[in-house]
Formats: sequence, C-alpha cells, structure tokens
Amino acid sequence: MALPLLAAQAIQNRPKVSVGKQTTTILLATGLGAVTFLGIRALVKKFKKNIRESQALEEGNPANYAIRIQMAFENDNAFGWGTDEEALFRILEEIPTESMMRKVGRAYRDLTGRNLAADLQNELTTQEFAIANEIINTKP
Ligand SMILES: [Ca+2]
Repeated sequence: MALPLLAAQAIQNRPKVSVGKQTTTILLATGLGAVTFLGIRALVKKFKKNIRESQALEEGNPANYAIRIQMAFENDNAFGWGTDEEALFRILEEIPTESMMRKVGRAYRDLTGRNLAADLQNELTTQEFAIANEIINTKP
C-alpha cells in the first residue's frame, strides 16, 4: 500500500541519527580489545590447566597433591555435600615441606581456578579446618 505523499516525504527527509565514525571505531576497538584480552586470558588458563593435568599423574608433583585434594573435597554424597576428611588429612600430611605446600596451592589454583585455603575453610568444619591448618603450619 502506497504511503500518502506527505508521509513518504517526511520519512525521506527525517534527520539521520548516526554515531560518529570515530565513536564507532573507539567502541569497536574497546570491544575487540576486551574480547581479545579475555580470549587470551582464557587460553592461558586452559594452557596452565592442561599442563597441571598432565603433571597430576606424577607422584610427588604439586599437581598430583592438588588433584587428590580436589577429589577429597568432591567426595560428595547424594545430598551434594560431603568431603573425605580422612583422605584430605592424609594428603596434607604427605606434603613434605612448606615450600611444596605453596606449590600445591598454585597448582590447585591452576587446576580449579579457586583458592585452596578458602576451599579448605568451606569444605571443613571449624575444628577440622583447625586440624588442617595445624598440619600445614608445622611443615618444615
Ligand atoms: Ca565437598
């Protein structure tokens, strides 16, 4: 259906709303920059995780301790909670030195994206957390 002449003219003559070319460029560049940054960060994270996972099978490797700790945390029951505290304490005991304990913390972060100390606190009761800390803090 043809528009009345006046309406057609009004549509043709309406002021064009346009974003300045420069603004568009800046918006695009910022967007791309953020996407690139996030993309690279995700790649680096994945890369670190892959390395840790390949190391996790080596006994005595920080990644091996870290993945076993993670498994003890994830020993969840049907209700979605639960942690194998005994296994956890055993693994913590096995970690020989304070320096190795720090490496395990870094491996845990690379593998899970989470903080080991925070997860210990979340997964354990106050009393268990105190025991875990005792084990960790008495390492040579
Ligand atoms: Ca758990």
